[in-house]
Amino acid sequence: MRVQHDDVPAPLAEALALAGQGRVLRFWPELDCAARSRLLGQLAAIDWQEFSRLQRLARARENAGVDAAFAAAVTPPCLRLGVGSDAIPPDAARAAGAGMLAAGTVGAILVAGGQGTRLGCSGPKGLVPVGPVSRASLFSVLFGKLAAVRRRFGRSVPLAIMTSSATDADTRRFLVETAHGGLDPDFVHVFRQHDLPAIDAATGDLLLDAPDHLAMSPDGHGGMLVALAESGGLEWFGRHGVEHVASFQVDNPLALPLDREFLGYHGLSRAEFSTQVVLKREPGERVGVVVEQGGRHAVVEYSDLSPALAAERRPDGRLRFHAGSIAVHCFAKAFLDRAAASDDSLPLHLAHKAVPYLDDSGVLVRPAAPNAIKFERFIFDLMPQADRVTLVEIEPRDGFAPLKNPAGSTADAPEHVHAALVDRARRLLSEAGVTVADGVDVELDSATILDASDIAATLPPGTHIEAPLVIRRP
Ligand code: UD2
Repeated sequence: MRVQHDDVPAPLAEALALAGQGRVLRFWPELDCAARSRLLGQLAAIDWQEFSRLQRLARARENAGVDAAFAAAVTPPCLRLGVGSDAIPPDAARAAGAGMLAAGTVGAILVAGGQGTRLGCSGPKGLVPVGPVSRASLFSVLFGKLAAVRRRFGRSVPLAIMTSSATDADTRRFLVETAHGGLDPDFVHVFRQHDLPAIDAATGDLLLDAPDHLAMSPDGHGGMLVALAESGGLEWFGRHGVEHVASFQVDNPLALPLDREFLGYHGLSRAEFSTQVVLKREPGERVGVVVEQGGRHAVVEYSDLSPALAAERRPDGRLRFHAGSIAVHCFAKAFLDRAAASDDSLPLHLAHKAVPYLDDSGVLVRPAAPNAIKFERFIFDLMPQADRVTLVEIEPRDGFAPLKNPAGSTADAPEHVHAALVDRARRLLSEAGVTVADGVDVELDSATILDASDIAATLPPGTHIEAPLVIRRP
């Protein structure tokens, strides 16, 4: 179909015609100048070669045959936090990790492209309040952890924050309003991931969700690789002397990306990719699993594993695939450089979703069932390319309490996160000889309390807490 509109640049008109997507301009005559330029901007950003790849994938209609690919896979050995191995005892790991932090060779990436829609918050998920007493936001709690590391080890950890089209403006505003969450602005780099078009599952066509707007969605947290590189983030890390990059997700306020023991195992094992895992006990737990096959490691996402394979158990009763990935990783910076330089490091995963779209008469249809295919890249798909992979098992109560679902849900709801944060605070307080009355909420200020030693320096042993309190080291 030829595309004939005087004010559509000829190369774009040609690309649309070649791709058979001229229909996205069907409301063109009704659009004013601003609306036209909005749509043109979106269309100009589309890589048409990639679009035809998306269409081919959508036609195939499924992710690569995971069960067949991992028929011979096993769960690889894991180190355990606090236990380590003969070769790397925990003390040695802690000392090495502390050395890395004190030398300023560790950077971090916070994956924060997601919205809090399911939690009833229209902005970035990072703005959702989680502090059990303070109501501090996820951002505040997580940024605080970096501030606490600077306080203890004397060096700032450069933090790259990945936003998406949906979260970028609000995240930047939050940073301005909170003086960068207490971090040194020279050590904060904000970069935005790309969007990919959603495709009509039946026809493979682009979808409009407004007369001047294509239905697009963020390209998954794997989008961090390209977006970080394009934004100059890898050089920025390099200028700060970063040799190891920890990455973590905005939805987990207990995350331990800068735990010195974890970093020590990563550094001493000279791993290119280290990752924290929790013991997956039930097939239905929504965590990917780390597997090993033919000497290579990989993460298989929970939605890609068939129910039969997910439920398989070993003779000892454990699930065959029980190394649950919690998306807290550490990469060698050189490994990220190498991956970013390669054209096609990360495959696309498909998700069938209900995406609102304009029908031919311009009415917005909100389908009840999936009508479209969205595409995402996952950062953990880099794992098979890593020459050395280190897995570190942690206890969920120490480092995994993700906020995914609204109040009242059976798992990963605000009340579970609240209980997990209070429970950790009570345990550390008890280690420091402080007791708390039953049923009283306590919170550790993440920016000043790294561990029980900070509590001991704040509250004398024997202190009894009887009312809700945020413990903050002066
Ligand atoms: C993720 C992991 C899962 C497990 C679980 C633990 C993936 C695909 N799955 O499940 O294996 O580790 O977390 O909590 O990673 N995000 C972006 N941009 C995007 C998409 C997501 O920044 O385009 C962020 C989002 O803000 C969130 C995180 O990535 O912090 C994971 O989001 P998800 O909904 O894709 O994955 P989830 O929670 O089902």
